[in-house]
Amino acid sequence: MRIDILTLFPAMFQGPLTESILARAVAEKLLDIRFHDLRDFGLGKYHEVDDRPYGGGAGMVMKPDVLVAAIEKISAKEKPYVIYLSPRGKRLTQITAEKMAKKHEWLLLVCGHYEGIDQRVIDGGFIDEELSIGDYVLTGGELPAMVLIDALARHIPGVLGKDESAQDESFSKSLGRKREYPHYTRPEEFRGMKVPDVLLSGHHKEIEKWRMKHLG
Ligand code: 4FL
Repeated sequence: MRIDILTLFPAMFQGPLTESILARAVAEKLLDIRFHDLRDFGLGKYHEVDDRPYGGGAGMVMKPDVLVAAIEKISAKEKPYVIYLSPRGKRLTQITAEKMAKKHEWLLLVCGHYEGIDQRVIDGGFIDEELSIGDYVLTGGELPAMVLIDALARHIPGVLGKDESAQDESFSKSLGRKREYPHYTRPEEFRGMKVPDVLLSGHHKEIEKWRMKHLG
C-alpha cells in the first residue's frame, strides 16, 4: 500500500514509522510512505499556508489555494483516495480500517492544523472522505494520520505474523470489532497475584471459553 502524507510537520512522523512493525513493513516495501511538506506550496514571500477566518474568531484557517495546489500536484497522473483527518469526520473503527486497507492501494492523507481547512477544499470535491479517530480536538491531523496508518498496516498481507493475523481476523469477523481478553506471561505469581489456573491447564477448549468470557 502506498500512503502519501500532506503535512506541515513531516518530522512528527519520525518515530512511529521508524520503529517496530511499521518500520519493518516499510523496509519490506509492504508500505510505501511518502511525505509532502505543505510549506513547499505556500504562497508569497513567506510561503503562507494559512490566513485569518472570514467572519472573525480565533485561530487561522488553512488556505484552499495552497492545499488544492498540493493535492493536485500529488494526484497529477493517477488519483489516490484522499482522506482529510478531521474531528468532524466519520469515526474510524476496526471494521472501517479493515475495509479501507482492502479497498485502496493508494491513499493521500491530508493533515490539517490551526482551526481547520477552508470548507471549499471539501465542497470542491478535493477530499474523498473526512475521517475522525475520536471525539476530541488535537493540535493537528498528524497523530490521527499515524493512528490510521498503524490500524491499516495490520491488514496488509505480510505485515503481521501468521498467528497474529489469523487471530485478528477471527476477532473482527465474530465480534464485529476488535476485542481483547486479558493476557498473562511469566512469572506464574507476581506480587501475590496468580495467573488464572485454566491458562496453565493446557485445555485449549477451556482456555478459549475463558478468553471469550473475559473479552473487554
Ligand atoms: C482529526 C481529531 C481526526 C480527531 C485537530 C486537527 C482530529 C484533529 N480525529 N484535531 N485534527
